[in-house]
Amino acid sequence: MRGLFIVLEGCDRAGKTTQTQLLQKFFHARDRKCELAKFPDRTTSLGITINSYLQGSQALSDQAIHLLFSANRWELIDSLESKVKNGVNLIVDRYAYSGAAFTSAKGLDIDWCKSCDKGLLKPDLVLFLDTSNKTMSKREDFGAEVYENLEFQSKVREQFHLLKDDSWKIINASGTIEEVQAEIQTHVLTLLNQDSYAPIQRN
Ligand code: DGP
Ligand code: NA
Ligand code: NA
Repeated sequence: MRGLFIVLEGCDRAGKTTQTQLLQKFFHARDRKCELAKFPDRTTSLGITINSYLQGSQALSDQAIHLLFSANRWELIDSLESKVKNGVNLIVDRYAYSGAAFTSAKGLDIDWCKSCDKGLLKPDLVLFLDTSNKTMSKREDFGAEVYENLEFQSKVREQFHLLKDDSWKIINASGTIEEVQAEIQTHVLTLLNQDSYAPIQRN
């Protein structure tokens, strides 16, 4: 049986990294193979350029950085797909939805933003960690990266809500780490309990 392809999305500081790690433990406790991946993957040569942009040390036009983020997904998707085909459950911290949400929040056309990710692997489940604007304003631990400010993040959140489709589950991310994880596990268990999965699709 193939693995599941599960994506966690959300604004910055929503707790995605912690939750992906806990979810991996949940799979391992059930003797299931499970690996984590993260976009942007800052270790490739494209990823190094993306990292310089995010840290403010390299300027790029909104369109150029958007295409680099997308290319970073395209350069890694085949290897991720073969893992899933070989039975590895894959949990991915951000995906193409971040691409469309962050760039369209800058005012670019949302359909243009979505178009370059067309054909990527379709997730079995998207867990959207939703942080209300009120919770976000209490999280004062924003770092120094270019997108990490409240006004922009609340625009990003609105864009995420425009992008949701039937593979999405909205998770209230303002609860405790344990509460959020419990809600995530409920959705994942529903999928895990299926006798077989539909073939992997390309979006
Ligand atoms: P992270 O390493 O998860 O903190 O993500 C880096 C930052 O880049 C974060 O602010 C979200 C943003 N981001 C992630 N993917 C994309 C994308 O495809 N396009 C744009 N414009 N921003 C993205
Ligand atoms: Na960040
Ligand atoms: Na993160």
